[in-house]
Amino acid sequence: MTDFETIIVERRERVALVTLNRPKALNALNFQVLADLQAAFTEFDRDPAVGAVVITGSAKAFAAGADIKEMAPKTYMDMFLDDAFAGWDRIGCARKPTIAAVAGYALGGGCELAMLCDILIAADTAKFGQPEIGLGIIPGIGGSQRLTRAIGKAKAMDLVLTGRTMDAEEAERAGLVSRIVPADELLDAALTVAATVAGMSLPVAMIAKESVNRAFETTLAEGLRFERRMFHSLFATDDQKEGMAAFVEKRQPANFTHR
Ligand code: CO8
Repeated sequence: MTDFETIIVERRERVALVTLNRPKALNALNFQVLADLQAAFTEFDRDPAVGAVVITGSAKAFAAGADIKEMAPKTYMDMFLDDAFAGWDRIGCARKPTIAAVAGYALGGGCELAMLCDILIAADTAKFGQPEIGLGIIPGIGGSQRLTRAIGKAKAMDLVLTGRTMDAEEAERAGLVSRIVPADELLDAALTVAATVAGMSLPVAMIAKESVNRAFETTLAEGLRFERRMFHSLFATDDQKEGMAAFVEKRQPANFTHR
């Protein structure tokens, strides 16, 4: 696997583990982090040996946001013409399942990066927020949209307009986080979930992810039609035959498709 400047990529069997690695800047997301993540995710989607991806940061910060020092001198024309942050869509469009393992600060772009992932697991130390308003800007990597879809208008407005942070318990109650674990168990918990997902049929996991994500993009009727077509199509796979045969024969499924 390629070496990167701002992230560390390791493999744990079929799981790719990405650790954001700018500790002095609390993992602030500069353009190099974006370039590294884009390259890594392109590799993960191509690599048949990767069944799921975990993204994590440090104990103090998942990521404290986009790099304010890098952004500060930018002009409207720089931002408009370069549109550099559009590259974050690459993470949201990843085809393999992704898990954010969040400890400490997940602010601004850090919260948005976590929300680009499919499953969000929080340490009890996690703090989420969209503090951009205090910098004279608004969220720019989907925060106003994905946060609102995840936790509803009332809390999203509260966070985006006041810039306050939300702890892990509040984030779980609000529906942003799927589970909370003690901080020292975070990585193991995320890797266990990732290994479980990576042990499933890869095409079925990818289609399941696509189907859930469709709920955010379309009407209920269209979403149901999409789900039904995908459901039908899975009866053409060996994995449906094997999964159901294993249940009937009271054994674990063997040889799910992993490529
Ligand atoms: N950018 C750059 N550097 C940062 C950032 C950041 N977002 N966050 C922390 N750092 C740096 C600090 O400057 C400091 O560096 P140095 O030691 O050289 O002074 C180092 O990290 C440690 O930080 P602190 O000393 O501030 O640590 P504290 O424990 O005192 O505070 C906080 C931690 C509360 C997290 C504090 O660092 C903080 O408030 N950080 C900024 C949080 C923030 O406002 N995030 C939002 C950024 S804007 C954004 O994300 C917009 C995304 C969308 C853009 C899309 C455009 C199209």
